[in-house]
Amino acid sequence: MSYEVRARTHPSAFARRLFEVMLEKSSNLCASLDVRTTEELLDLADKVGPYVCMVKTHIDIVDDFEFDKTVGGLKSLAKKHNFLIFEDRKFADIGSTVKAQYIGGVFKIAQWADLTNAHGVPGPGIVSGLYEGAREVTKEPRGLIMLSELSSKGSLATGEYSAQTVEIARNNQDFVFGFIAQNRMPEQNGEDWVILTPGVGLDDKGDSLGQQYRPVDEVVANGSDVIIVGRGLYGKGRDPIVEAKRYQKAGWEAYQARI
Ligand code: UP6
Repeated sequence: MSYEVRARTHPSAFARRLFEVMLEKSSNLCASLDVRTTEELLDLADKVGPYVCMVKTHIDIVDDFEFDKTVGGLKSLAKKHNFLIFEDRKFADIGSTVKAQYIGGVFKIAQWADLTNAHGVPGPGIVSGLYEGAREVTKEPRGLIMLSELSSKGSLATGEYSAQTVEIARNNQDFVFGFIAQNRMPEQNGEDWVILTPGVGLDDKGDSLGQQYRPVDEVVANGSDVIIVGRGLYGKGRDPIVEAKRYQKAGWEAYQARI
């Protein structure tokens, strides 16, 4: 199905909004900005902003995190360039704990991240906890994606584990609209999961710590809706603007070839 159709028919308002942003910007690229200072984070987000539908953060690696400066800066860039903010928190605890981690601490993720993600390993309570947290702190739309597969070598998230993670999502479709996955996930009764795929690189095969990269056309042909690219954009010697344009074009052409 085209993004146009899915922007009209997807049962999740959050997913419909994501598809609208993707169509407006002709981009299925999510930039993963894993840098250690607020200045680098905001500089990169401003540079790649015009070419992406989403910016993904690991907010807990920013050494000089300050709520107003770091989050305020990101939010104003999201407005300027029209992208969504995805905090890649990978929640993995019981419902009551993840709720506190989502709304509290110094990061207060639920206040500003349009979407975040969670592992299925604790069972369905993780989704209920995050859902309650979102409802308590904001009226803005919030979305959750589950990690059903990982890109790293030797990942244990395969087979029955991935299938059970889909079951958790299936029971919470007002909040959970898709997966971090390497493949499309099984769909029943008109379900339309949005698949976000990390481990995407046009120049490298992987890193020394188990990351594995696949090329853009391969992951999109295999069913990925949003490609997540990190060091491929800003790694050593790379010009993030040149690379963001390159991945945006590759991602969009691969999508057009698929439909
Ligand atoms: N990520 C993966 N693989 C997964 C899930 N998440 O790489 O299965 C995340 C990493 C990192 C980004 O935490 O933020 O996606 C990939 O970055 P890279 O393109 O620089 O390797």
